[in-house]
Amino acid sequence: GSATAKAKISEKIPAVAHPLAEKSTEIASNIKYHAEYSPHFSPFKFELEQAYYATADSVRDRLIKQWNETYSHYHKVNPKQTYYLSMEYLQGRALTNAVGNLDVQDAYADALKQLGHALEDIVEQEKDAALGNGGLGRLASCFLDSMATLNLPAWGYGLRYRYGLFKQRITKAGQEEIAEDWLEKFSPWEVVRHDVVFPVRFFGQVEVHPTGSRKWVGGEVIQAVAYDVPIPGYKTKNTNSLRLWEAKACAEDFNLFQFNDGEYESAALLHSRAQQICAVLYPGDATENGKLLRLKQQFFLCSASLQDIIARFKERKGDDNEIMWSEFPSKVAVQLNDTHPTLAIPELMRLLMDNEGLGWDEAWNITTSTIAYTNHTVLPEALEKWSQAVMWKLLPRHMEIIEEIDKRFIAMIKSTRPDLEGKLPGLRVLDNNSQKAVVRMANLCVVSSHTVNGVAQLHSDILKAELFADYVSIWPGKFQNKTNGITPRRWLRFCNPELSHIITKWLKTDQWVTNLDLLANLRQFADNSDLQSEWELAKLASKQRLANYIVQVTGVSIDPNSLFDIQVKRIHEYKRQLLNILGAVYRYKKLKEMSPEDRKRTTPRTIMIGGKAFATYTNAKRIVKLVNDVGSVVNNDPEVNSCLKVVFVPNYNVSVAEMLIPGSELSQHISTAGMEASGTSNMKFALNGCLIIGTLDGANVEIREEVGETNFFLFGATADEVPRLRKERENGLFKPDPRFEEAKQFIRSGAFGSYDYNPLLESLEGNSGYGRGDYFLVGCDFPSYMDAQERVDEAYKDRKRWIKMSILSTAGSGKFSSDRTIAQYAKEIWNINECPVPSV
Ligand code: NBG
Repeated sequence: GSATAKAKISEKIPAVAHPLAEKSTEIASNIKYHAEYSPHFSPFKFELEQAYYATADSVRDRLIKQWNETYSHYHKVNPKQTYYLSMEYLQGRALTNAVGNLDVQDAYADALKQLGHALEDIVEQEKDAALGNGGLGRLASCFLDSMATLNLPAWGYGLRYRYGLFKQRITKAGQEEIAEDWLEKFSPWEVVRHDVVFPVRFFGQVEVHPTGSRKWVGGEVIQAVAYDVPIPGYKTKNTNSLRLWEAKACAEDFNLFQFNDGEYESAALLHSRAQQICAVLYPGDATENGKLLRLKQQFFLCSASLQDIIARFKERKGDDNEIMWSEFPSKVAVQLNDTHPTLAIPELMRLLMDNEGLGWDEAWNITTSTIAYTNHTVLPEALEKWSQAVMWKLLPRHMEIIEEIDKRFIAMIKSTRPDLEGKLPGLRVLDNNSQKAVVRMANLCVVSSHTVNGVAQLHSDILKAELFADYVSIWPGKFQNKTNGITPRRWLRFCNPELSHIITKWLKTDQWVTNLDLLANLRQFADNSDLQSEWELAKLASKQRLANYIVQVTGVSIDPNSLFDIQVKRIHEYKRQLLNILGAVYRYKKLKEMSPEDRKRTTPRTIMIGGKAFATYTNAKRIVKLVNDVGSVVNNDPEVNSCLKVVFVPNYNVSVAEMLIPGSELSQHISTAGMEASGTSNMKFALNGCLIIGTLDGANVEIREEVGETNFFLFGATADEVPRLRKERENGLFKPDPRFEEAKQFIRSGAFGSYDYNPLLESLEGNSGYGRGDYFLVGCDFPSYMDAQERVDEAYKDRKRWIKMSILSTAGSGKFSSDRTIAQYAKEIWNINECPVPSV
């Protein structure tokens, strides 16, 4: 059969190591070379998996060439360089992105064809690198893509987690988490640098020298080993690095004596401790052990990265030049992606003072002119606070430094801003007032950074008006906005080639891929019926592909002619998947009550909801279960299932998003106003011609401005109304809409099974029992949400109008390119310039 034919690699093609092969026949030879001589598998097998690894190895050859050139170019020019510190990167798959950025897509497709395979099948073999949770991690990955594309000398630093975000399986009981072993075989995209190793210390004590200088000694020392991932820019030579640290014990930490005595576990104790550090992304932190491990992870990232940055600073100085520490901030910019890498602040202070012998003032000037901080949330539970007791134990020298920062901040306020003295308890870095003394990481970041930014205009405004209001009065120039963005390469050019070709055809250029503002030129054709029918066909093809995927992973067949309505994101009460599903329940009930003739006149819908719930977040898991239960009933109800389907899309991740987004027509971004800092999937959907139903929250506000308010289904309370509405609710002044009561009652009646949904539904009620007084205002926004959904149904009936809105949505998405975001960071925060690698 054809399977065995494919499994044998063609004899006619010679195996040649030819890293820069141009022609598809040479590329085929190079792929064959890797299949034969990169011994990952038994020889002579060339099934999909072997073909994937051989193809990836071949692509990697090209990347490495450019990558080395980039490194030596930066080394020679020695420009100011940015280091992006992030605990999360959601890279997804790399192959399509690499061949696309290298502009060798067609040649590789052709080469693989000669070898009996299709590139589309090969790319599906790759596991997602999911070293992140959600938006924050994916943002970091989009930023890396833009940094390289803009030829900026800018690197990412992160951790090489053995197990990234868990794999979600849906069972009768709801969500089940399974460890995702992305390194099960190996990743062809990482290169271990055996020569880049730094010691990282934990515990121990501070030793005071007679001279007064202090040194951190003793404790445990673990090695940080660099694993580099190449980050190619789009059609440019510049190939930057994502450096991921792996934890390793020293050889002498293996106790041979104990081992020979048969005490195998204790002999390898330090080795297994080292392994724990990078074992998993966000280990559970309910226990003290869990908290300690998370703190260890954070410090491990910060310490290794800063040692590396300082080593590079010294190296680029040249041997005969004296090190001028005051020049450090003109060579190095460090960006903290949220508070997780805050320990970079005391660690840089420690390295400068204790290792390099600088005084406090000099070290402080350097640190504060180097470090900038991005805030990604105002949710109080997400603002990190670390117990001082744990910090003293794990990082005694850093705690001394943090105390000193706190002390000096108090002194500064007392001497320059006596009017703020009363506010000091809330402004200080240390919180000694509560029962458990803690370090407030966000405060430490604000006090120690030169710039603080939010991630969408509304969010930055809220930071300035609320969370950081008093700091603004101290340092008015410190606060900025940098509205998030997404890379148009992965999120349009590569994931939606059909739509991309249409755009290129109508704009008569493909320059939009790196200059997304050009999409605005589509507006003039929005009424053109030729464009409209091409647009509709492309959407239909993506919907068909999505429908095939859905039936394959869920067994539910969905109708590509129905309205595809999608909400995919982490499951969280503030994101209000519950509002969505209550709306679906109400719709179902009304359809049941209708006559068959009336039913035929409705707009058929397929509601898809996907996302992962944090393993210990009970209500989020109940929401997952409810969506699945509603789906089981609705989808199997022959009376209505041609008008409505409700599908839970399992295991949402970057690759699934690349399939869902092109096939979407309506997407839901319906958080309680003021709670979603930005959102970034909203930008991806809009870019792919999907209309948004949403609140005035995060970047929705700016998307609506750009695409036009007639092309956005707005509903719900605004951020400034939220506090008053919560108060009214508390005081019993809230009058629920009958539709809301009906939907909840329908679930309570057992229409979707016997699972006890009362605890979940009670969260929407008053303050008794499980009640949280509907903190997220689901009940309050329900009527306006349902009204907006009616407008959606009406609009969809007029297909021409809908397509026009879809075109205008894409046309209005230019602002949301991460190229724009990164160019602003480069100019307004980092003060770095492009450093293109010359072509010869
Ligand atoms: C998330 C916000 C999103 C935002 C991303 C990226 C955290 C702490 N924050 O709204 O919830 O889009 O960050 O900025 O993950």
